Amino acid sequence: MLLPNILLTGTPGVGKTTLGKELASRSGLKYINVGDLAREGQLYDGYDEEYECPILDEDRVVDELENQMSEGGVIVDYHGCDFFPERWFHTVFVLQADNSVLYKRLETRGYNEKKLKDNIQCEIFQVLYEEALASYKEEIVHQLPSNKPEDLEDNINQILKWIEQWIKDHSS
Ligand code: DAT
Repeated sequence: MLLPNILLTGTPGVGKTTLGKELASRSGLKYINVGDLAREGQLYDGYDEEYECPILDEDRVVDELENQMSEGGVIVDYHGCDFFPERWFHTVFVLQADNSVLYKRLETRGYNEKKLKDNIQCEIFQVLYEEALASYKEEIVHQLPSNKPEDLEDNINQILKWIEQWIKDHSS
């Protein structure tokens, strides 16, 4: 059976991991968190002193994922999307949270003042939405509100329906 690949993107803290894991458990699709994958495989290329974090080796991440993505049925979670091959994804969801909501979530994570400010700005300027629109066909890029538990439930149900329809459309 053919299965679709789904990209979940958005500013850190918008709820990609929460949605991705729940979606995977309810749909049977596989969930991959690119941040975790990079950490496990040390897929880094240097260190960013300003942001105090390792720099992702995007080419190695793509190489690492290529086989699984060609098989299909993968939900990918990452706060960036312009370096994945466009052909990988059948749909792209950009999660979004209100500033006050996002601020509280990131504060809880213990982000420093600069990291907090940069991420809130990233959300205000819809950086990830713009990046998704520049990287994928506009008609497959969708914005999803991710402020409250009801949003999570709505998003899960909406994506589950989308998966079901995609599978029907691609079965011969
Ligand atoms: P991300 O993977 O985008 O960094 P996350 O899934 O780790 O984000 O979520 C960050 C925090 O927000 C976490 O404590 C769970 C909470 N959260 C996520 N989605 C939510 C929602 N729809 N309603 C309420 N809280 C949510």
